[in-house]
Amino acid sequence: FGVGGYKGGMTDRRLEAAWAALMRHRKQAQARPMRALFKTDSNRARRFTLVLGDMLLDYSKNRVAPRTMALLFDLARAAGVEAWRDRMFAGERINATENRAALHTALRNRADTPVMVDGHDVMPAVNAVLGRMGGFADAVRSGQWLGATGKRIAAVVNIGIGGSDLGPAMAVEALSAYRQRGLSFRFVSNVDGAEIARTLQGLDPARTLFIVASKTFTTEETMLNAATARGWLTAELGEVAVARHFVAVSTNAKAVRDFGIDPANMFEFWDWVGGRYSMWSAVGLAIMLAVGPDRFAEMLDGAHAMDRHFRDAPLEQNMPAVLALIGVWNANVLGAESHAILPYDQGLRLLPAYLQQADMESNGKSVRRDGKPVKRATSPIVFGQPGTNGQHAFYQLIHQGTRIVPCDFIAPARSQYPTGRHHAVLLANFLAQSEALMLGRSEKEARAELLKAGTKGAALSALLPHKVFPGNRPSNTILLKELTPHALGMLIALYEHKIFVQGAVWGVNSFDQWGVELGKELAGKILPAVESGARLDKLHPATCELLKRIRTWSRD
Ligand code: G6Q
Repeated sequence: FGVGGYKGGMTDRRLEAAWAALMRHRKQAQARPMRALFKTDSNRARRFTLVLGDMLLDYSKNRVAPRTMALLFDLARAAGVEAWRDRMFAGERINATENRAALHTALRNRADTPVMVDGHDVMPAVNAVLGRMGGFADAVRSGQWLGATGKRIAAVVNIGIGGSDLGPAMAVEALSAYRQRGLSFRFVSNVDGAEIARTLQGLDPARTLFIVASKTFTTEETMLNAATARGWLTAELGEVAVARHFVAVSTNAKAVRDFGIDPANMFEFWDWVGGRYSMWSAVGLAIMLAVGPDRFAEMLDGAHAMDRHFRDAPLEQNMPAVLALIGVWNANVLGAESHAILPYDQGLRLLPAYLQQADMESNGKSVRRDGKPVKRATSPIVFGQPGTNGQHAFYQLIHQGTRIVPCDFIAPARSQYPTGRHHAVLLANFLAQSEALMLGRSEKEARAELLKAGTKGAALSALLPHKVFPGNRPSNTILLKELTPHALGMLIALYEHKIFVQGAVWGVNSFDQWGVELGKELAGKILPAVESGARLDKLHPATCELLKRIRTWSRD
């Protein structure tokens, strides 16, 4: 491997040949809509389904034929997906621009086999932190850990942003059925003071525990929110209370100490854990407090099961690889620009936001690892909402708009809150949507429907075009037996590896995020002018005019 592991020359030619073969195949694939494919192959749904433990992926409702899949697997092999995967698991510094390994898989390596980084096995440290987290979580949950005035903790507030917020927030919500009673959870991320102010309202400082989660412990938003929370606590309970009410999750022990948090209450992680891949590390402390160490371990077990599958299964049977390649087909060959995450489970309501970061921050790149421009579109625009809510909002565009929006429908077969007919109705909608997107409704069918409803003549002609659904719209279905911690671990690891495979196909480094830096730098330069009336003439005119108005209006 050359620069950043990129082989160049030969690989490029093989890869371009694989792309060219896919593009040639496009016309043939487009000629037969999915409806027809299902008609001629009664086994299609089963043929294009993979099952791993209590999880099923059905990708039959995509515009693919067996030949399409074969060409996509050729593409993955030409892009060196398997070699990149093995290098990731082996702890190589595949995040070349930050000179780091990407070893979230070590955090859930339940086999406890050695994982070497620079000749050093990281597993003892991983296990030691998990052990300390477990001890702390048990103490808080059992009431052994008391606040400064001797009261039990009743509320946990996680202060963090991006990767130090979205994972724990999503998982605590997803696993609500497993949560300890008497312990509530809140997540503060935004620097908008409204969020911390509203979060603290109604909380009792004597019974509140803050987790300050920040890999760097320098992130402006988190530091400001933590300082505000600290001020709120100490105003009531005094400085001495900080040690019983603040714990930190970080890689930066010095900054944690400087903030006033006892290093004994710091839970460590490492530079080879990327922020958006960190919920398996100490960043998951809030999850562990919510569901307990055993359930947290089950979540790690689930992720580990997916890791082993991803590492060992041939691409043809490899769930993350298949999901990724379907995405590549939709984006790069069919031209889809977005991707909808549609969980039919209220617990997964934060999954779209979580995956938005995982996908768009990882693969929203336009240069390859070797610094050359990418040749094709990379990460799609990821968005979503839980079903059925989205059905009454943006699904209109997915069914009848001018764009193709590939969807992932996700649902558990069993509800953890069985309530009358609710789950049956939810599942019926879940199944109906992907079928409707695939089948559509032809003009002939729409006409028959209208006639049946008594619409005729000019009224029928006027209405008819609006009642037609083009169909042939792609979707994947991910079915879980139940949304257990194990299943959640599998699901998140599935998407992590999907994103990894797509990054490898596109040739980008999925583990850096330089794109978030520029705005941060500029905010630092602009702040003095906003905060303390510093001179405006050094600022760009585009900003100056807005700032003048902000000054006027804030004085009024
Ligand atoms: C994730 C990103 C980013 C990061 C936040 C918080 O991959 O790098 O979302 O997690 O900027 O960073 P800290 O944890 O350092 O506060």
